[in-house]
Amino acid sequence: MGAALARAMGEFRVGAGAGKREGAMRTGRRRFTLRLGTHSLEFGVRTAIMGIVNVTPDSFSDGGVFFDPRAAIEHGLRLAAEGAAILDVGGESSRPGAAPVPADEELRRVVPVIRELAVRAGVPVSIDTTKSAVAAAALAAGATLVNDVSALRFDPRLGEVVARAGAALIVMHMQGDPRTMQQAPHYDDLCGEVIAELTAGVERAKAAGVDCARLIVDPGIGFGKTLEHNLELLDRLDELAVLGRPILVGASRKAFIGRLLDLPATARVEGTIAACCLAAVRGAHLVRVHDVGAVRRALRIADAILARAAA
Ligand code: PMM
Repeated sequence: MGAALARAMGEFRVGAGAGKREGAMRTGRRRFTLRLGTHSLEFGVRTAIMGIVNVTPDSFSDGGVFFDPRAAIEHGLRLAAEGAAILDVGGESSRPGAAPVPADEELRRVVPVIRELAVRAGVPVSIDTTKSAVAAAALAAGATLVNDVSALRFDPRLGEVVARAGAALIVMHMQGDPRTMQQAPHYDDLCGEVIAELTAGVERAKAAGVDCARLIVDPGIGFGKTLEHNLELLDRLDELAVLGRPILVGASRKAFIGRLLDLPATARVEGTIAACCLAAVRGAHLVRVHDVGAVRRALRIADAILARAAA
């Protein structure tokens, strides 16, 4: 991995592993343009924000609050007004131990919300699902991005659905599945394994016909990871640049922040901001958050410092 990684990193100066970092990234993130339907997103100058719209009764962070479609639509419109570049709509909680939701119930939750946000929000809409049937209906309703936390491991038809629609795809790393992932996460080589499994996800997407230029990768903070794993992945995020795709980080309100601060999910905004700013410094192009306005204000400052450092 060492030499290939160093070559692929190009402008980035990093060490080969934890504790070997030669210096923080100084010269900026690689730039990408991603077309999502009629929208074109620029990644790598300002950190883009994906606002979370959970239409679920049981998400760990906001379960039940936006379960009513009207409330979810209003919430999505508010997040877009606060500066979200993408709205991510989900109808199945992926919190540890969550019970699976049948496809028809998931569809019933998300389709009306997506249909309206795709017309009214003025930003692209993403569907957070692992199921091909849900993705197909969401794409038909106006979504242009599929956020698959299983990296095409759970539903063999999902890649084809994305490819046929010409949609974009988020390939996220998870060890195991949501029911069992937090029981005993273990890695011999955390970053090496995450990169290898994301590479396998990218290959599955390409084999299904998804255009590589439409992929985003995500290390899956909190998905089969301990507190220490999450901290190390955030600190070594720049190593994911080897994948050659925009990097998404989802740290918002997650349990590792709660563990460090001893605070409930709704009181983790400062911890979320710290994680997002550090992720931006380490190369994140996009952050997936609940508190869009607060994170956007903080990232404006982080991005200004980074832009100056890169000039
Ligand atoms: N986290 C959650 C759900 N979906 N998708 C991606 N790509 N990355 C994440 O980190 C992620 C995700 C869990 O958080 P939530 O229940 O608050 O939505």
